[in-house]
Amino acid sequence: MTRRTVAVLGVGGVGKTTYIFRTLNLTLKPRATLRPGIYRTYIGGKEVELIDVPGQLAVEVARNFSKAWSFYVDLMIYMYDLTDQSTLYAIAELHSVLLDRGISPYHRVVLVGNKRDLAEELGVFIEGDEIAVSIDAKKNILSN
Ligand SMILES: Nc1nc2c(ncn2[C@@H]2O[C@H](COP(=O)(O)OP(=O)(O)O)[C@@H](O)[C@H]2O)c(=O)[nH]1
Ligand SMILES: [Mg+2]
Repeated sequence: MTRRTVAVLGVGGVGKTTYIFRTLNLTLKPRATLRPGIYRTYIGGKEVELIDVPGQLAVEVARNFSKAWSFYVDLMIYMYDLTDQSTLYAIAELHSVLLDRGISPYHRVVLVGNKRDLAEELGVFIEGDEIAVSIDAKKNILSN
């Protein structure tokens, strides 16, 4: 069976593990991620491996990713919180830390703005377009 590997990266608290659990149809609420997780699911007849990485700051997440995973990933999902600009800037930092380490280990990259429900409630909507261009990603908006 074809296997696809997807890594979800972003600073702590943006909703990576929640997103992965939702993809797996798990209803439980995740706790703080303390160690790397590799979750397996099947989507459209393909085996999909989802990589979840611990860490709060961009440098930690980048380091933990490169420790946990030395192989190629098919899709990198960079995730930020639509209500928090610092989480968007952290993506640029994360990306450059990976590049500095000589890692550009993915085939496709998307930038996902998460917590749309909260953004709508607060009326704060941090646009990721410029960062998406700088990391060569397509833009996506995601909500629960
Ligand atoms: N309002 C809102 N909260 C979310 C959403 N996704 C995750 N959260 C909350 O954000 C917090 C951090 O989520 P978590 O998945 O642990 O983030 P991670 O550190 O990136 O893995 C938790 O309290 C989640 O319930 C979302 O789409 N909307
Ligand atoms: Mg987590």
